[in-house]
Amino acid sequence: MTTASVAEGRRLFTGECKFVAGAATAASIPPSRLPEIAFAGRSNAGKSSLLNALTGRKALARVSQSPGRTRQINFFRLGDKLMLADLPGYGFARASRAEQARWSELITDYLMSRSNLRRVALLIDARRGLMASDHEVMKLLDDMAVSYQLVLTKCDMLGEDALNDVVARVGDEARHHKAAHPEVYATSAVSHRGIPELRASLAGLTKR
Ligand SMILES: Nc1nc2c(ncn2[C@@H]2O[C@H](COP(=O)(O)OP(=O)(O)OP(=O)(O)O)[C@@H](O)[C@H]2O)c(=O)[nH]1
Ligand SMILES: [Mg+2]
Repeated sequence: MTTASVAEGRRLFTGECKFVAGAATAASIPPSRLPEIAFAGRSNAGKSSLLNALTGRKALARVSQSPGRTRQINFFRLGDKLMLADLPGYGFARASRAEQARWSELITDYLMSRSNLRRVALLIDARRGLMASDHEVMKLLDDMAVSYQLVLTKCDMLGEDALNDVVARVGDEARHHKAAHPEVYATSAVSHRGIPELRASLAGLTKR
């Protein structure tokens, strides 16, 4: 990670950012030629908060009080450089079977049709680590050969030792998955820990 790449990441993420569309069905996913990064994770993992932290906005993406509120894919455009997709959360205990099926269908359609998708940032609440539903999604991404990266969230809630522990465990797991990037990012939307590094890493994906 160089000073130049951190500065470039900051420029990209804190520059112009516009909400493009919300898609609750595959048919309403907006066409796009921009490189794209999707943010996925269990409901309440901190996807919307991380998007706000990355873009330096207070309320770009809606932060929910009760889990499972973001039911559609929300698209945000960073200038003419990069599209960000905030995916609806999964693994919400009170979701009905029909809702879970709708999630799978929307996400599978999205992943299959998005040739410009460069990477999925798979967010994991650092206090919880990987749960059964995360393993299922990692398998789905492996099977679909979609490149993804594990990003720990809410790292401000853990002490250094506990955090090092979860980074090691989750990193070890990532190395056993064929589509997973081996590096794990430890972030916090509250302290902004790891935000400059994650911005720099994602900005690097716009060039390929
Ligand atoms: N301490 C702390 N709390 C966080 C952090 N990120 C998110 N939260 C809290 O976690 C809860 C869920 O955050 P959201 O950003 O709405 O999570 P989400 O993944 O978008 O949730 P859904 O869209 O409902 O699936 C909120 O109460 C946030 O304030 C963080 O870095 N640190
Ligand atoms: Mg959300």
